[in-house]
Amino acid sequence: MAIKRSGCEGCADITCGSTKEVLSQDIAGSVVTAYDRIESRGVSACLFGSGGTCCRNCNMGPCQIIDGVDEMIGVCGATADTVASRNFARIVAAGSAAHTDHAREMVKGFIETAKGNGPHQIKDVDKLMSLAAVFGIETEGREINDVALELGEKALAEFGKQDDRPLSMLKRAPAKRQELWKKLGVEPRGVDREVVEMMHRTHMGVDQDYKNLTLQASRTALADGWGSSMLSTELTDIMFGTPVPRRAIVDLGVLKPDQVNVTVHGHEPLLAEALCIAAQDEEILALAKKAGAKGVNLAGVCCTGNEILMRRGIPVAAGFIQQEMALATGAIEAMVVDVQCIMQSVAQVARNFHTDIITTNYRAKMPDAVHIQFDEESPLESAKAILKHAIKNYRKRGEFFIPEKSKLDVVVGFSHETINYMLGGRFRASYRPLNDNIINGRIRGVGAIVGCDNFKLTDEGHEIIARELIKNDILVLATGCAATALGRAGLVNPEAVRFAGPGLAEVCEAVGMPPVLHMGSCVDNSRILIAATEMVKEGGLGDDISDLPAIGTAPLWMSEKAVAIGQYFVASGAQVVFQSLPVSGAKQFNKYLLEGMMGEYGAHWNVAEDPHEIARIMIKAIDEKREALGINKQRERVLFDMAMRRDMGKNPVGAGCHGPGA
Ligand code: NFS
Repeated sequence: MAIKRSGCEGCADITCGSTKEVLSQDIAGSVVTAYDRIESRGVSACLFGSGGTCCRNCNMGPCQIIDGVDEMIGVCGATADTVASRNFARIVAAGSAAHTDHAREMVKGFIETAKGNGPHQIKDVDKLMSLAAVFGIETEGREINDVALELGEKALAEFGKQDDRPLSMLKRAPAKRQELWKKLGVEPRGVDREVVEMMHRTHMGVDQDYKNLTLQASRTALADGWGSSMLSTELTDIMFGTPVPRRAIVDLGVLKPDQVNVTVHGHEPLLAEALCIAAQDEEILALAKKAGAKGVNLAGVCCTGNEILMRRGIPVAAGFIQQEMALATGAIEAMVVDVQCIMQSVAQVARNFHTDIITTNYRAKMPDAVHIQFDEESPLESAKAILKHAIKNYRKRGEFFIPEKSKLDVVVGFSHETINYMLGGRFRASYRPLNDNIINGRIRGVGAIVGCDNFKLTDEGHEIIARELIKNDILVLATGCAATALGRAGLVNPEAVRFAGPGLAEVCEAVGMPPVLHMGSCVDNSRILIAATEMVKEGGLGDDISDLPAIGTAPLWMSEKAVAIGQYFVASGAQVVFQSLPVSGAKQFNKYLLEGMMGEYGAHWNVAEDPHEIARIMIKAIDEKREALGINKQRERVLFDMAMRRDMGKNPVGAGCHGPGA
């Protein structure tokens, strides 16, 4: 049973404005959400689980380890450091596997496109040629699709490569970083191989040295960041177009009362792109009209949402924590899902309404859902079959409630290429102006806010950190559900420049860009790696990523993918701050992640729970890098004071985003 809610005002513990409004309606009365489940669970988390010292990798246990207590080591003798580092490494392997499996599907779709099958074409020929060069592909005098096919086949081979040569994409990193990886022995080989080796080394009785385990965790994560995630982003751009700035809406209010509402939830853009084309198909539109609807309205959820938002300006209805609330509107005919971040509870929420959850991928089926397999070889036919099913539901729609659409839009589409053009101009595109503005101090540094949102923590976390960073002249790059949350908070548009410090505001106003740049989905964190590399190559800010005044955070991380991202950022030389890590039960390993990695990679993990503290750590780290580069001039940190808090309160969208624990 749902926990009783006392209307919108009384729902201070339940996420943002429009979702609170939805949940306070009578039609949502029997909807049970994750917030309800967290509240009704009423017990604090298991200390062994949250400290990373529960081992269930063999059947002599499970063993719950207490660091420093002799009789509380594993039956096999495994110590807290061994167990926590194995568990951490398995999280990295799982996150990397998710990105990798996604990327492989994108490469296969790319190969079909190169062969001329399906509705897509090669859209970004410049990017095709630059990636072909990375793979040593001859391009002179060849047909575009011929080059694309060779690129697709070579990219696919990177996953299952069996020799010991490093991944081709590593060549894109700064030269100094490549040398360091070689010296440390963490250059990734075949992407799949690194995940398999990680699982092997964490099996009972194999690798028992936490530092050695973490080396393989780095290699696995680097295979994700510079290998699979980067391949996915680049090939998706080549096929569907590299994002350019466009205005759109991020809000539940984008559902339409008189159209068939279909939300696309998950991660692989092949399905979403096909749905976008199918939704405009004459046969589909005629069927929708016959059912009494004016058309088919597509809206995104989670990272699939970010993909079509970036490339097509299709609105995002909901981020991760709002997926149940989107269904609670009663206005959605079908929620189409593929893989990752889809909560099993969506099928239970949908049972309250006429909505169908449509699974589309053989790898991710759900009880109580309808399955329509997405066929990569005939994507348009699959997409039409899905939409036809959704249209059939339109007449069954009962009472529904759609909150008023947000007046605040977002400006998205900041690929690395866009930043290049915006700052340098189309004919002299370069990162020179960014570097110069960092050197002259107008921009203090760069802060990435990435990753998930999380029911356990306040949804305001992203907003608080972003506001404090931009106020202190730090340019923010955002991806994933963090970017969606910042969009809801009204910070992802040029008008938000009024919240920025004077230096950052001056630069943003000059080029017309927001102080928070939406760079896409979670796999698009690879765009941040490329942007950082370009900054290094441009000169004046050191000769490695670890020299840059830049740092990242995933303050509300929830998914294993976020930890894989954190590890590849650190192994690439960029510091990260997470709200927590499941390693605190192992003293030496914890210290190694939070301090020791610095000596090897020039970067380490940081942990801080409070968003203000996270912002403080980020600003301090940026100032230390500026100091080391000799470009720092002492200045006060602008604190997040009452005036700024009141400002948040006045914001019509960002107001009142409180999760439990706020
Ligand atoms: Ni990233 Fe995307 Fe969102 Fe987190 Fe899930 S949707 S890939 S994992 S929750 S940002």
